[in-house]
Amino acid sequence: MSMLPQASSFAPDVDHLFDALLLLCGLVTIGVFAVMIVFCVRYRHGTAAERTPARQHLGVELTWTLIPFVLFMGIFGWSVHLWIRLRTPPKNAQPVYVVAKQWMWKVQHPGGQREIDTLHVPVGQPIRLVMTSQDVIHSFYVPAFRVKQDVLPDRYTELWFTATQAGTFHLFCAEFCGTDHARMGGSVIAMAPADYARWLHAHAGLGLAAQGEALFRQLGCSGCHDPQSGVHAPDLYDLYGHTVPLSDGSQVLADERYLQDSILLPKKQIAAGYAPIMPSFEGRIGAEDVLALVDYLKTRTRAAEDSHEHR
Ligand SMILES: [Cu+2]
Repeated sequence: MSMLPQASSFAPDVDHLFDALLLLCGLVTIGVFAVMIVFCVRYRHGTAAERTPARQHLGVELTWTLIPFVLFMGIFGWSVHLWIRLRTPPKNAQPVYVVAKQWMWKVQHPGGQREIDTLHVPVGQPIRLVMTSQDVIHSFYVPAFRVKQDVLPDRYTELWFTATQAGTFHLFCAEFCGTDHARMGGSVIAMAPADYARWLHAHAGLGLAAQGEALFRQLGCSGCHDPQSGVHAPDLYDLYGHTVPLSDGSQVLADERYLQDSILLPKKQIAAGYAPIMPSFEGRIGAEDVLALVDYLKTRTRAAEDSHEHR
């Protein structure tokens, strides 16, 4: 029923739910108006209609309570089922990093390809966007994919989708973010896998992790965090995806958010057994630098896992 192209694997399911809600609301509206008109005519002033108050009738009470209840619970179950799918990226989803700022979308692919206000993706491959904002709240919205996710400063939010048809689709910022909010858009370009591989090859740059590694040395992180340094600082090998005991006795999963927080807000969560001497990098490095550092730390973990396997 939708006029928009259905260009992602979610699109038909979101449309089915929307159509069902529209149909249900339409039927209720028609029913309400029909009864209203009939009553207006039958009980208008001066007619000889029966006007004694109606007696309670258990069957009627139960019917009008149970039918809406079942309908509402059905809609609830249906929506939750779809919502969980929308929120759970598959394991093989390919990460792409997005930084929003007034008023543009900056995209970084793991291979170092960078683009602004465009996002190239292959058809048929799940894509997981890891998004953050450099200033205010934005919202990443691709109507043809039926996906939308707020993008917040100092936080990572995720969005995933699988494009199902090649083409160019509008990308909007769906959260009012200042003067040029209306112009903060672009396009998502879904390509056949072979075309996408060619595009990646033509735009290859210094990989994100390699940029992160350079920053890791430039910013002096390696001065404390390298295993051979004399400073008592947490070893960052094998960190990503593992559980970290904290000084307050709790534990935290070392995910992307934890790594970003540790760089920008190191006093927030102190690893058990270490003094809180790490300086904050908040305001000193940009959101893209943080992404590069986080990606580098992730590859170090992968490298550590590989060497475990080879042992
Ligand atoms: Cu915006």
